[in-house]
Amino acid sequence: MRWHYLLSVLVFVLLGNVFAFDLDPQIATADSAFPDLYEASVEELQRGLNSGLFTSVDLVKAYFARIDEVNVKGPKLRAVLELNPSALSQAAALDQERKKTGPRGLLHGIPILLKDNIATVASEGMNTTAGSFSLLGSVVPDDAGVVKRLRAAGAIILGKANLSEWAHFRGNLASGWSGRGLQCTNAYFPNADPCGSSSGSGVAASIGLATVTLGTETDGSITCPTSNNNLAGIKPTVGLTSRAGVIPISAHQDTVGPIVRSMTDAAIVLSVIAGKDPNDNFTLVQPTKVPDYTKALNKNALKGKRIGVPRHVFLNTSISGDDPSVNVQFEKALDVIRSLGATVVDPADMPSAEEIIRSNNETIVLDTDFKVQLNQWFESLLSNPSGVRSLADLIKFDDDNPDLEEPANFEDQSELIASEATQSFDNAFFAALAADKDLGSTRGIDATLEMHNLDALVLPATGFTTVPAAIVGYPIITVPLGFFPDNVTVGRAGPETVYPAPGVPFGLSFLGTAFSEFDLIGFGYAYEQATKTRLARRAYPAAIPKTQLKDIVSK
Ligand SMILES: *[C@@H]1O[C@H](CO)[C@@H](O)[C@H](O)[C@H]1NC(C)=O
Ligand SMILES: *[C@@H]1O[C@H](CO)[C@@H](O)[C@H](O)[C@H]1NC(C)=O
Ligand SMILES: *[C@@H]1O[C@H](CO)[C@@H](O)[C@H](O)[C@H]1NC(C)=O
Ligand SMILES: *[C@@H]1O[C@H](CO)[C@@H](O)[C@H](O)[C@H]1NC(C)=O
Ligand SMILES: *[C@@H]1O[C@H](CO)[C@@H](O)[C@H](O)[C@H]1NC(C)=O
Ligand SMILES: CC(=O)N[C@H]1CO[C@H](CO)[C@@H](O)[C@@H]1O
Repeated sequence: MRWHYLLSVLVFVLLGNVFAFDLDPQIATADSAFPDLYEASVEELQRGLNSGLFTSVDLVKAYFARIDEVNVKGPKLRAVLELNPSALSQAAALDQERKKTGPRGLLHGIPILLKDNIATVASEGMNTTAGSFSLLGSVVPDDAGVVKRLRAAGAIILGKANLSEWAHFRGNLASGWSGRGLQCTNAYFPNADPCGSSSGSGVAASIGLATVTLGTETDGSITCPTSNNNLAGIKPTVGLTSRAGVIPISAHQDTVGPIVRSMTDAAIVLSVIAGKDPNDNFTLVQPTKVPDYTKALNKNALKGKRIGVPRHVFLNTSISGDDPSVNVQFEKALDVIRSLGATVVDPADMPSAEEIIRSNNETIVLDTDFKVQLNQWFESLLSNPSGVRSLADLIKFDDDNPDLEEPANFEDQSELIASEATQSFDNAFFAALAADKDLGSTRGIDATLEMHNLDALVLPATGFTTVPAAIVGYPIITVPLGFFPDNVTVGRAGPETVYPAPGVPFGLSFLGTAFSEFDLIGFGYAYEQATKTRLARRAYPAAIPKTQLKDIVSK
């Protein structure tokens, strides 16, 4: 740990204590210092809320002020699309309830940002658009299944996060760009790629624009923004978290999960949002009882475990596209995993690896599902001012509204067009689905785990890591691994974004079989606690919001 970081922590703790002492000598302990919202955990905030040091109203005001500082002004991170106009009144009601009957649980009064493809009832005042003007003002029939669970747990929906439009299923567009939100950028280097498609969720979590965020993944969309923004993320098994009320790509691959600053917060959020939902029949096959994932948070979780490295293809920089500096940190991570008592089986190659990266089966499945399911989404709306009622209408809407949806450098909608050309669930679709099961599971992840008697696989989060898990709906847990060095050659990512770039983070991913989240969370937590990589580097100064709880409470 660098000395100036230690020093700033010390100064913060001292100042915090003095301030708390002024407020109330009874609660002048280290716990009563105002947590730094850049890093604040769910449990720290819960302690401050319970002790009366601050309220959820204060928290919402502080996050609104932090968003205002960096979203459109200053570094123009464009991580947040909309704020919830009902958030303050919801916070006030939850504060009252806490006083009367205590907190409902760890998420009571905790502000959360949702990726803009996750539905919230329109009467609350927010839109659900996947970043597209074609859905602005549309009225969804209900909250998403995960939102119902969050509200029941007492969470406050702070707003909607920007994303790669249509969860990056529109065409060859830069990650983090949407018609409504424009280009979201990374907080670790000016105009760096935030990755996607849950870009705004990742950037917002990285600098504390909310306590926690939700993203969705079809292939890489939680894992990659978690990686690029120095975060902890869980891409759950398809069917662990409900996709009801989530603007779809594919029922076979879509999944909703937390993008947060620690494995602890990730486990807390997953424990709330996981579970069966009659409106998403894929959730009905999950193991009967959702575990309390916080019980998986064990620093010794890697002890005696066997962790495999599917090196061939996935760690070959000329195939994976990874920067060599990623692999340098990965080799160090293997040493850490060994030092924590695990046996690293290296190599533990995936028999289907080369076929996976050549395969076009995933595209067939996604293109086919997207057309059917997006048409169903449009049909499910109670109203839609744009008049768009189908994928075909959407393609026309984009072409008819170039200022909104096809500005210079952001014209492409090749994926929408390819999807529109599919012929529903034909033989080619079922053959592709069967091939994916074979590639990702039978000769993929499950084969590799069984051949070497492994508990999990480990890889850098970058490159092709997400694909085998994506095509069979298997889980991935991602934690911080390292940062591009200061002398890395800055590359171009999109028309307005760069990658790699100095100081931009990358992550480490643990992969396993279906519903192995409990074990994977333990492995991620053990590695995270042994390394604390997130704390090794902060965002660039202009991207760090200054408003803190003390500024709000002292008003
Ligand atoms: C979102 O929709 C609501 C109505 O549901 C509308 O009042 C509001 O202005 C919209 N927000 C934006 C940013 O357009
Ligand atoms: C869910 O329901 C759909 C439509 O009824 C059906 O085609 C599909 O097989 C079901 N999936 C599961 C996992 O039960
Ligand atoms: C990496 O892949 C390239 C291209 O297929 C191949 O030529 C090279 O031998 C591979 N390197 C290793 C170490 O496997
Ligand atoms: C699907 O995967 C199988 C197995 O690797 C392969 O033979 C086939 O060519 C793939 N299909 C497409 C369309 O890529
Ligand atoms: C960056 O610095 C490292 C360590 O000083 C050095 O090994 C590496 O070659 C440098 N890379 C570039 C691109 O200059
Ligand atoms: C809440 C917020 O800051 N919303 C902004 C998101 O970005 C778009 C595009 O720049 C703005 O128009 C919104 O005001």
